[in-house]
Amino acid sequence: MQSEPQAFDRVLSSMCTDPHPAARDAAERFLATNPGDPGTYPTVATLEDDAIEQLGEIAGLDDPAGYITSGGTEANIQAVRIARERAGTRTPNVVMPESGHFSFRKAADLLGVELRVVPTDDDHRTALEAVRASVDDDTAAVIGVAGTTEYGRVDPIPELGEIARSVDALLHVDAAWGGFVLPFTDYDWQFAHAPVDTMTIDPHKMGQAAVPSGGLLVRSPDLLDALAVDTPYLESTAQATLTGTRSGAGVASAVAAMDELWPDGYRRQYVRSQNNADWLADALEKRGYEVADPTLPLVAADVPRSTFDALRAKGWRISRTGTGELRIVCMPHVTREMLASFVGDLDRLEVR
Ligand code: 0PR
Repeated sequence: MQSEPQAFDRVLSSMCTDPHPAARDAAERFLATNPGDPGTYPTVATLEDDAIEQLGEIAGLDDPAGYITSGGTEANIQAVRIARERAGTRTPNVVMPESGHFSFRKAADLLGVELRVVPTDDDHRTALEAVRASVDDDTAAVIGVAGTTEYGRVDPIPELGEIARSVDALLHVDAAWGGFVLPFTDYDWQFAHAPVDTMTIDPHKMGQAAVPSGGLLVRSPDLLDALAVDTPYLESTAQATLTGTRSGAGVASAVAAMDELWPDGYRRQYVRSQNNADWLADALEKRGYEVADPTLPLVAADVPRSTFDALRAKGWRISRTGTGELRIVCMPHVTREMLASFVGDLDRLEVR
């Protein structure tokens, strides 16, 4: 079996990273526990309360409610489900920017909700006019992304909140990736900044927890009621999660990572990652590529397909945006040395 550090040493495309040692250790200790059955596994159930408490602090939510999901996909599906249940229309729709993650397509499919995809502006952020033109009385939720998958952009969350309120829809913020770096920026994205109702914020991305560890936060506990089903033969009476048996490892590792890193460790990591992204953007620009300004630690650059393929052939794990730009995510395992070596390979290709 390959060891993890080796597995990560050329990975520039992932939104997951090497878990913090404390998170790895906690995951191992709780491997065989199931927070879906709190009557039998009370320790991990208590840890989950701690996790939600911590996530709430990070996301600016007093009195937080929610649960640790299998990932951003589950959290997004559940958020759409909450909105659909609350909307009380037979023909619900949700409005999201084209920069929204594909998990919302799964949500719309599963839940029978119409997905209205609106364009983004020149800076890859939701075009507010298009959102305004798309909402109506059947709109169950407006979706904003705080740290988009392709360009790391943050949508204008307070403005989206106003639009959502104008049609009595919920505002869902997808901070799956951005949630653990945004507290150290000036963006308005938190519950405290805008009328946010539900949020996805994943410990297993920038939070440095082990997979699977996603987060769903809701402004008030009653929003979770829309998800609850009766659990006749368990000690607890209702379950709001999508999965039944789920990973205590994810829950315990999220708590361990946040205990270790919130806030100073995450702040240091944000600064390191952002510096790396700025350095890489600069290096690529100097070589004549068009680069999307890395407003968060994610760099997208217009590199020809042939160059991209040659870099992949050299073993670099890189990916492309929908429009074909090279995309590099400056996760905690991505060091300056790695990036310098990557740029070195790029230079050797260009000489030929
Ligand atoms: N929301 C946003 C903004 C995301 O970027 C992602 C995942 C999700 C939701 C869904 O989260 P889960 O994958 O936890 O369900 N974005 C990455 C992507 O789809 C996920 C990823 C992670 C891809 C690791 C590759 C990889 O190696 O590109």
